[in-house]
Amino acid sequence: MNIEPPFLPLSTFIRRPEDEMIQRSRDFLAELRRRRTIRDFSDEAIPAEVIENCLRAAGTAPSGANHQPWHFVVVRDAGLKRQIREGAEAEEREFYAHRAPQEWKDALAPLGTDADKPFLETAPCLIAIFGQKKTVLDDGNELKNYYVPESVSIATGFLIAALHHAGLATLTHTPSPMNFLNQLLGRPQHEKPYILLVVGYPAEHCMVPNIGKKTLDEIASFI
Ligand code: IYR
Repeated sequence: MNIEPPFLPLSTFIRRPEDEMIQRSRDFLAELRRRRTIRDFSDEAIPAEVIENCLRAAGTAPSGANHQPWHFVVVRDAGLKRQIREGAEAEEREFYAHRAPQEWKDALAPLGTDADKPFLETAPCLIAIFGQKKTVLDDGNELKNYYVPESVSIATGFLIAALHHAGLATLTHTPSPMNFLNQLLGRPQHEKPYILLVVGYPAEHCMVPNIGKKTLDEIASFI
């Protein structure tokens, strides 16, 4: 039996005049252009409601079949942050010493990264982002999820933009492999950790690499 979903009139869309659209697109671009990934965090605490609202914003992302196949674990506990740092640095030491081919290390050179990840303890908040291969319902039934990497990536983009807009800085950290996060954070095996998002304020004399973004011509074609 094919059960039709109920539909509602679209009530949230705002049709704007063109000049207003252009201005808004410019303002949004300028705002996003101020975003930088940072690796030198202050230990200053951040408001809990900002994180909650930004996670709510992430949760508005489109997803395969609207299954919303993501889970965000917010870590603020110092002991747990230390354990995460230890787990990440163990993987990163292997990565930089053995696993990473020279070509990859050359590509990372402009970023100045290495196996030491003090920010995992310094920053007030880590958000571990998991993708769910399946959704386990309250009655124990399981739902297969679709386009999980795409869905999680879109939600993560919303989250990074929301945090930046609110006035916080982030680092998309990807210790590889990241399975140690399942064990430390008590997440089931059908959840895959995608990104460990480090969130906080920049340290006082925070430096960032002198790198830029591609131009419109380089990233888009209009045919
Ligand atoms: N995960 C490692 C290496 C690393 C890889 C990429 I691709 C980056 O853009 C940055 C770092 C690390 O965090 O150092």
